[in-house]
Amino acid sequence: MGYSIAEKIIKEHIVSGEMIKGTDIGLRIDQTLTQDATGTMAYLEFEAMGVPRVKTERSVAYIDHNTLQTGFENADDHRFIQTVCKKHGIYFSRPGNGICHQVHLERFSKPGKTLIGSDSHTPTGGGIGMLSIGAGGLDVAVAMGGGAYYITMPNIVKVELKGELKPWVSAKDIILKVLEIMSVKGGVGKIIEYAGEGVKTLSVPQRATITNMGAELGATTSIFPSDETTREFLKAQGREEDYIELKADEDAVYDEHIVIDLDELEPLAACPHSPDNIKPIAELKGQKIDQVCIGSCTNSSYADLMTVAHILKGKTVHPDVSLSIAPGSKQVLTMLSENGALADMIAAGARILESACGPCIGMGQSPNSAGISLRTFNRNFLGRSGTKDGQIYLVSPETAAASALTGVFTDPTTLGDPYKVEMPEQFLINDNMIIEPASVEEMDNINVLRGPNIKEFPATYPMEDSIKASCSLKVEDNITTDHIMPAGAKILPLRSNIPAISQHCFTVCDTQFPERAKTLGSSIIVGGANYGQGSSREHAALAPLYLGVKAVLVKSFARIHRANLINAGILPLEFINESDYDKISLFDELELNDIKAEILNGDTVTILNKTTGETIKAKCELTQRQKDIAICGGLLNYTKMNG
Ligand code: MIC
Ligand code: SF4
Repeated sequence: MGYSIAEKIIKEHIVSGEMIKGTDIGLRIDQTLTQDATGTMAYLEFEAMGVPRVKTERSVAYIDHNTLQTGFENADDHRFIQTVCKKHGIYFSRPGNGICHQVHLERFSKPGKTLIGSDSHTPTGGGIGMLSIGAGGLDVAVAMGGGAYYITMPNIVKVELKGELKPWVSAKDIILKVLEIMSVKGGVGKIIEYAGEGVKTLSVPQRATITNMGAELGATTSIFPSDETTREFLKAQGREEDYIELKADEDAVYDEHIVIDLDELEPLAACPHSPDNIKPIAELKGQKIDQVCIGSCTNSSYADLMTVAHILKGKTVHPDVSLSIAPGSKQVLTMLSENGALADMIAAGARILESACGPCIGMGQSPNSAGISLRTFNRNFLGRSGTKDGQIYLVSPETAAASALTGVFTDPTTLGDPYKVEMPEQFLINDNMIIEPASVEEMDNINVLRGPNIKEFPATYPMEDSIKASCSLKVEDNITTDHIMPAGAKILPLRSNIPAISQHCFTVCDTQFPERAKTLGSSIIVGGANYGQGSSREHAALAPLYLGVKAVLVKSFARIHRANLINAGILPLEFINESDYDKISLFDELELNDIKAEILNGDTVTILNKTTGETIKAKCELTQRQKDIAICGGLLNYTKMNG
């Protein structure tokens, strides 16, 4: 039996377990990346492990999220990360150099290697044939220290692309189609592998748009073959030596098979407030819009922005529309400025933002009240834009630019003559915003600089024999990490300060939650299906930990968040009988007697609802390693104890 691409890379990197679907495997990690909003915690955790220098082939820290500096906090965090990197062998990408995933794709990604990143869109690297997985900061810290990264061996889904995209239809429309087919929970426990003759019609950045947004499927990762197009891209980045060919064996076996006919695709939009709420632009055509934002790690490549510049050239943005554009990297921005495309955008009335996440994470550009905003981003969760009643639609750069000019949803296929950007033979390479770490001889002389807002990782304690706790919150299906631990310009500067940030935990759903949880002392959160979808932010586990949450009992979990809960020492429990969800109300007193013994001996735990007198059974399916982590009170304690 032959292997798929993902299986080939896993086979090369497996250090524990076997490639049996559904079982736990440990992978050797070649590269790591962090960004600043998750990075401070990851480096505090790395420091706590006491490893002097990273053991990976390449670790890079990016500053791209918290670039709005309205107080000292973000600047202090940048300085902390810069000095910690210098000391411990990590490359540092300065603010202004670009969004982590875009820069990593350009400068560091390698086909056939493994990458984990403390950001859920790390799978962007799948566009170049790298097995790239989003993880919590603590998992990244462990990998930097040379430890393995553990996942459940996923099912592999083959998405076969047939034919070729019509003019003005975009890679974004392909992934929106996949989201329509699979939904935001359809990828959980799966790797999405792209194949078929349509693959060779897509450039590496187009492939990266697709693998980037595979995060929205809940997938472990997504991956493309590495072929001549990949070689060309690497060559143009001055890195041809990093190329290897990677393709699936003819007789590779897949668990699911989806076929998408590219010729039949039309421009699509993900409508408020979920990336899988898909409608054709043709259906929305003519509706008035207020804002257009172009950029983010999904759609800010050179080719994307050249297309946007072409559409805007010689025209003017509609008077009722605010158009902002954030090029994904310094490389992209410099190239646009040198070839005149930037001038075309500015002349048309675009507001040019720095190369960073910006509006995608609510760092500025919040739309007007109830404003309709078209964005080339990957997430449109409620409130994420910073405007609670903002109506965010996720679209392609082509749709975004065409609509910015007309002031209404506009189908870009009406734009006339096709336009195809030629990929440059040579990208402009200037890595002067990437700072190398100190040498082994010099590293001991580096002082790590900390600001007053940087607080230690919250204390965790070994598991007790029994848990007595009340229900402090009951929430619905599809709760995102943006509900649990909101982001945005006001809250993000608190990412290094768990006591302070926890005051905002779940306030999108219930402003009283932090106070209530603290008053209750120990508590349990009850939720629905796909709990914790979205970001990799471990703050969505660390803030509840700080507020005394001992367990989260839900219908089902999103992968990264579940791992973060375990790493934080919070028990992830799933209803065996989904209808038992109705048997718990806010403030009910719950008892998990002999929980430690139940966890050690099996997969089921018993919850006594003291308020109603009913007993509920829940699954707690943990591998032996995860059980040990839970018993120790989290991964940090476990790592310290196990060296
Ligand atoms: C996001 O897109 O939600 C973020 C902000 O990049 C997060 C990371 C974070 O919360 O810091 C992610 O995707 O993991
Ligand atoms: Fe940044 Fe947005 Fe990408 Fe997250 S999704 S890494 S916030 S650009």
